[in-house]
Amino acid sequence: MEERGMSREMIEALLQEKKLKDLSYERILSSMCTYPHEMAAYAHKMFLESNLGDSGLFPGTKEMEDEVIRMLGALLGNENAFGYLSTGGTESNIQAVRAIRNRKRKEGMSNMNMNIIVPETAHFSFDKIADLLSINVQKASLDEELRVDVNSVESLINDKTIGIVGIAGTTEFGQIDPIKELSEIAMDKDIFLFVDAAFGGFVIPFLDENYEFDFSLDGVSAISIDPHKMGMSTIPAGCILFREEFYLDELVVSTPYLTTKGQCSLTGTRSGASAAATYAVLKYLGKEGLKTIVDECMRLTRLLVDGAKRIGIPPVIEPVMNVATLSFPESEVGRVVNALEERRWRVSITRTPKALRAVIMPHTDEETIKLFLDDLEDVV
Ligand code: 0PR
Repeated sequence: MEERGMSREMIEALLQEKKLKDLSYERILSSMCTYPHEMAAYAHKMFLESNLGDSGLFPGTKEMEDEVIRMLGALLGNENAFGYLSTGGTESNIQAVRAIRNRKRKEGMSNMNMNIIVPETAHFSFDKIADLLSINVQKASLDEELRVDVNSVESLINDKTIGIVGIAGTTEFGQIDPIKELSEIAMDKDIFLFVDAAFGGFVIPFLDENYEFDFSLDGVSAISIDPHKMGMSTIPAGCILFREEFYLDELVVSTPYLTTKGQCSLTGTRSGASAAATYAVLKYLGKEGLKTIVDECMRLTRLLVDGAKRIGIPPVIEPVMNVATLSFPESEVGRVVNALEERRWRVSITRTPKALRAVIMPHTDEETIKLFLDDLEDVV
């Protein structure tokens, strides 16, 4: 840091310079984030200083968090769910697993060989969980449509399995695991079932096809859903919801000198701004507004996939959500993605099978899809 501060004008110029280096979302098809809704940005700015880590000082913000928990619980089949607004999918995943681990420990289970079972498609945050919580993360194989194979899940269960995970909207393929079957296994074997709907939570309820994936299935114990992905809120905004309050109790540490007695979040200081943003945008859009957004993302996803088919590139799976994955010979996909990058497109490459992945977020419009298809045709 310099001894003396700079003028406001100089800082503004510096910021402009940095801003120009960042990409704008228009040609980004590799991200699950997007521009926050204008209503979210307005609320965020209004509550910049608010800290939910000491919520007694900000009871108005706390009311908004409680209301968001009710709204998201209701969206996911249980308006009486218990939870809090996290920093995103990673924190929610950690906390879901931490809650069941702590409960099992309390019941007398030792950490030795303790395990959870996740699909091979699970987000890389589960690798952090294995490290942080010292539990084994077993990976179940997939069926042909890249959903978790329930037989594989069942065969991995042993007496040290504390939880199983299903993904409602996989990061790479936008696929939805058979949560109903997982729920039956969970009930049958009395095992905690966590549904990672970080991406899908704001999409699946608004699809034309009906998928059972939420608390309306009795075996589902916890769900994560991220307002900073398809919820149009500001970063950081995630949400973890539990069916039963005792799971939250497993996460509590006491905070004797704060305005609250205890805290169950992973972080201490916690953004009230993004809680306000989430509250504002959900109130503003309502289910109708969210559905309009999902409808358009799905229409454009199909447009992309149909256009790719016409130029001879098949999808890995027919799109279930707003993620398109295009199949290339393994030796080709890297070259195609690089050539697209030279034309200022950002797409990503999936792990297995290797494919070009495009996430069609609300910042994408029809014109962009057409330009992308033109470039794709050129490149191949
Ligand atoms: N669960 C699922 C199903 C996810 O897709 C993700 C993130 C997470 C959990 C973790 O969420 P947080 O990143 O909020 O902790 N999925 C995206 C991914 O890893 C996140 C992302 C977003 C990556 C924007 C890049 C980007 O530009 O691909």
